[in-house]
Parts: sequence; C-alpha cells; structure tokens
Amino acid sequence: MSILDRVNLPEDVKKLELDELETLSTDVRNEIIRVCSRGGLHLASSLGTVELTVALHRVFSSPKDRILWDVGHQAYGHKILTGRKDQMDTIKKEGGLSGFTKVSESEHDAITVGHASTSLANAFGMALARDALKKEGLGEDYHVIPVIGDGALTGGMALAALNNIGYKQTKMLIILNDNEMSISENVGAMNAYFRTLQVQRWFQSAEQGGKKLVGKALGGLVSRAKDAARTFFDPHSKNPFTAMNLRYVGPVDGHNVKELVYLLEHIKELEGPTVLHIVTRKGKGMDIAEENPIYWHSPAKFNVDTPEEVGKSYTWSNAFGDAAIEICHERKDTYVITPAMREGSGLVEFAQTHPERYLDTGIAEEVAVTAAAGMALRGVRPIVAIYSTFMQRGYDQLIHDVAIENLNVIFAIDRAGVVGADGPTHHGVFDLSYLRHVPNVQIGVPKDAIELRAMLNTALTMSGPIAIRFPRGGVKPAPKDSSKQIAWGTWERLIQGDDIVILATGNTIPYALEAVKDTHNVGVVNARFVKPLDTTMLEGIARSARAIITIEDNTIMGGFGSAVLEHLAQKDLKPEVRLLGIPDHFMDHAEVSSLHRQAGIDTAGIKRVLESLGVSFAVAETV
Ligand code: HTL
Ligand code: MG
Repeated sequence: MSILDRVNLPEDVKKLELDELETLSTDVRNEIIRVCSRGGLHLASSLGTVELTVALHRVFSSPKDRILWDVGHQAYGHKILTGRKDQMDTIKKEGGLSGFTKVSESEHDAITVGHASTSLANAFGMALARDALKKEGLGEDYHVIPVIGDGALTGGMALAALNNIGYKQTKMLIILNDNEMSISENVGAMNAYFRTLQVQRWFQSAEQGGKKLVGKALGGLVSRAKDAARTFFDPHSKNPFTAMNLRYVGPVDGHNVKELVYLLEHIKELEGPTVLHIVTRKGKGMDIAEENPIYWHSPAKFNVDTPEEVGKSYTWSNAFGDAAIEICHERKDTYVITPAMREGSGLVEFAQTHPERYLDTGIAEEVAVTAAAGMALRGVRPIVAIYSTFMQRGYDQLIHDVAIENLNVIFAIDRAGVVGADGPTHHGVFDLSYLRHVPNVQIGVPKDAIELRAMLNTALTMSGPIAIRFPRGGVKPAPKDSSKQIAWGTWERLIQGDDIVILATGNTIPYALEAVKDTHNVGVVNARFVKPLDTTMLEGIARSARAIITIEDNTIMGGFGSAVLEHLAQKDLKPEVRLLGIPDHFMDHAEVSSLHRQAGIDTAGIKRVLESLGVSFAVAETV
C-alpha cells in the first residue's frame, strides 16, 4: 500500500509522520505523470509544485484556510490531495475535472481561474473581507495563501496588487514559485533580478552543502523574519518586495518538503504580508521534462516508462508564424509582439530569425497592446500576436491607445472560437463582439492559411487597427506561390444558391459546405470580413433570398450575425434571418467538435435549421 492510498484529504496529510512526506511527494508526482501521459495536460508546472502542495496541506487547513493557485495549471497535486484523487483521469475531459482550479468544483478551490496574475488581487480582497467581517464579529480568522509563479508575476495586475497589499499591510502569505520559466523562458527585469540575488548564491551553496546547512540557514531566515525585519537582505537592496513594504523570506529550496513545512509553520503567524520565495524546477522528477520544460509544459500523449517528444502537426499558429517571417523579410518597418506566448503563437522560428524585431512582454497583454500603439506612433507597423481570450485584457488599450487615433496596429488573434479542453477561461468566443463595436477597427476571418497570409499582407498596406482572427487547430500550409493580397471587404461565394444563403465565417465553413451537400438552391458564402461587411453582396442576397443563416464560432450577442441584422434593419431589408453561434452561457470544457455540436453550429445543427426553413434533403440521413 502506498502512502497516497492512505491520503484522500488534507487532514490525512497531517496524520502522516514527517518522514513520510517525501514518499507522499513521490507518490503524488508519479500519479501526476501517469495522469498526464494521456496528453494535453499541464505536466511540468504541476511536477514543480508537488513538495509545496504537500507542505501547504500539512501546515494549513484547507478549506478553512484559502490557498489560491495563480493560473491554476500547477494544481494537479492539490486536486489529488483534496478529495479528487479518484477523478484525476477525468481531468479536462467533458463532464470531468477542470484543468484549473474552479470554485464550483471543490470547496478546496479558492478561485476560479485560468488566466494569469489574478491570485494576488483576489487574495487581497479575501484578506480584507476576512478582517472586516472578523472586526464586526461576523466571521472567523483564517489564512490566505496565494501561490504565484514567476511568469504570472510579470503581469501588471499582480504587480498592482502587490502595491496595494504593501500599502494596506494586509496579513497574508504570498508564495512566489520561481522556476525561471513562463511557458518559454521567463522575461523581464524582475526575473533578471531574481537570478542575481545574493541569497540565490547562498541558496545554491546551501543546496550543494547539504541539508544541515539548509536547516541552519532556514533557522536564520525564520528568526530574522520573526524579528519583523522587513528583509533578509540589505534594506537598500533593490528587492521589489521590500520596496513595496512586504516582508521577504527566501529564496529557499522548493523541493525540500520538510524544510518547507518547518518554514511555513514558523512564518504563518507573522503579521502583515509576507512573501516566501521558493525556487523550484519546472518538470521536477522527470528527467526529460526538467531538460525541456517548454515541450513538457503541455506534452502530447507519452509512454510513462519511455517518455518521448513528438512533433506536432501544422497549425494556424504555424501558418501565422511562417507568414510573419516572410513579412518581416519583405518589410523592414514591421515588428511582432507576443505577451508570453512564443510557442503557442507559432513564433519560435520568428524569434530566432528576427530577434531585433521581436518582443515578448511577459504575461502583460496591456503592455503588448499599448507598446504597439507607441511603435505605431513612431513609424513601426506592429503585429500583436495574441490569443482571443487574452486580448480581453487589452480591450481598454485597444480603444484608448490604438483606435482613437486610428493607429496602424495589426492584431493576429489566435485561438478564436471555442478552444476545447481548457474550458470557459480560455474559450475565445467574445472577440468579434468586443472588437466590432470599436470605431476604426476592421476584422478579417480567413478560411485558410492562404487567406490569412493575404489578409496580413493587405492589412499592412492599409491604415488603422485591423484584427485577423483564426481558430485553434490544424490547417494546410499556404503554398509558396499563393496569392499575396486580398480584395479587402469582399466576401466569396463558395456555393451558388438563391433560395437560402448561409453566411459562414472561418472554421464554420466546412460544416456549412457539408450541410448543403444534398440540397437544392442553398448557397454558401465565405463571409471573410466581419467589418466592413460586404454590403453589396449582402444586400443583393437579402433582396433575392428567402432566408439567410449566419454562422460564427463567437457569441451570438453582438457578433457577426448581429452585424448582418443591424445592416439589414438599416436598409429595411427583411429576409428571414437565423443566427447560429455560441449561446449566452459559459461553455464548459470538452472537445471542440462536441462544443460545436452543443452550440448547434456543426453540420447537424445547420441541417436542423435548414429543415426548419422547409429544406428537404435528397438523401435521408442514416440513423
Ligand atoms: N496570459 C494570461 C493572462 N493568462 C494565461 N494563462 C496565459 C497568458 C497563458 N499561460 C498559461 S501558463 C503560463 C502562461 C503564459 C505560464 C505561467 O508561468 P508561471 O507558472 O511562472 O506563472 P509555471 O508554468 O509553473 O512556470 C496557461 O494558459 C495555462
Ligand atoms: Mg514559472
């Protein structure tokens, strides 16, 4: 019987002998590796937090004490130790556990999360609520413990929260989990500073010198912290935490579970805010993952005994990255910006080819968008490569810094539409709505890699902000000799037909083509521009067709279909119109195909609508 067999809940961790915690950590680590071998799961980050997770549940009492995992992708161990051990095989599957922490999933999950850098502000609010209610005799006392990665700490929201916490002196224990990595290598001045810490050197020598020294040094750390010394360092050092009046302890070895327990027990009752800086290795305990934590951040399926890296298939992100390389060869005034998503946005090769015109801002979408505005004001043509869901962070910057002055900024919006297993925090189903109502912004939705390339090229000859949105997943590479320009604002008739016309956008086009196969006089249009609409074609269709169906992988509210309806209303054109898209509720995690089916934007959903409009299918559907 393994130790993990005896552990289901945090109280079971407390019952173990101190010496058993290392074995428990090994058991948890092996379980994470086993679960993640299925592929598509956040392996390396969760491996790095195993000892921390065990120590936190040993010392603190969840759910009374609130542990807030920033992003939540490193919390698999937390799930295992908080009553979900037997459900781990369902993680990220339809109907199963979320890949992040989720309030509605477990009382042990303090926040619902998936985007980075929110834990500190959330913890700040919780600690203020605790103190306010306690003062009125309405609530009890408890600990608030946000755990934030060095990557997540690059986000403006995290830094602004620290500024508030240091000012208010609210009691909480902030754990900085520093593994030098975001998804790719972490960036930023603070990251560079962490590498140069004097105590980092102390930490390394302590690690080499063995446990005894660590124990002794930790004792020193603890007593200094207890003395309410604001810093273990010279107070005039540039430590960003002490500069914001936060007590700083560290850095310490985040893989020494006993030392972590000892330290947490000693610092947990300190008044005011304390930052505990732990150093961990992303992928810890799995050699190949420690060597290449970028690949093993979210690996494909692998064999537990012989884990291997496998090549990934060609995606829309690669199509964007390839086009960007070519564009930057041809145009010396271009620049590509990513907020921490070099791998995900297909920019690995770009970053090597054009390092002088490449910027990774860290997880700081706001900075990415406004830095692009600054570049545009000074004669550079920036392309912001950004996921739809993360562009939500840059909405005000888009309006205020880019759109008002109609600046030449291109947004290459990746992962548009439902994204599948990452679920509601990551679905990119709002961008058509939040982009199209901003004056000056134009929006293209390419149907394939050729159109993506042509849209990017043409956008660079135009002025003003232009967004080009494309989905997650595979696409055929554009042939080298493919067309380089596109007739801006025009739609494309894919199937002739006048009775009913389907206006389909992007990844919904294949469904529409399939749905009309056995019909007569039902047309399909590639509605590749959502703003401006091809009003000439739209009005022509509205005058001759009995009905129009719009389809989009975006919320129906305020999206492409709404744009069509608005235009028809202004022109007093009244064909029957049906809008297909994402409904007005948060869609859970599931395969993209299942989500499309649930939303009714797949082939079967379109056929149902056609039938309701009186279309009969020549060949009966087999049941
Ligand atoms: N931008 C925002 C606002 N949120 C998220 N989640 C991302 C981008 C994408 N992202 C992750 S995990 C991650 C990023 C950039 C790296 C986080 O680094 P950190 O943690 O140092 O905090 P580590 O992996 O343990 O090193 C996901 O979407 C899951
Ligand atoms: Mg990190």
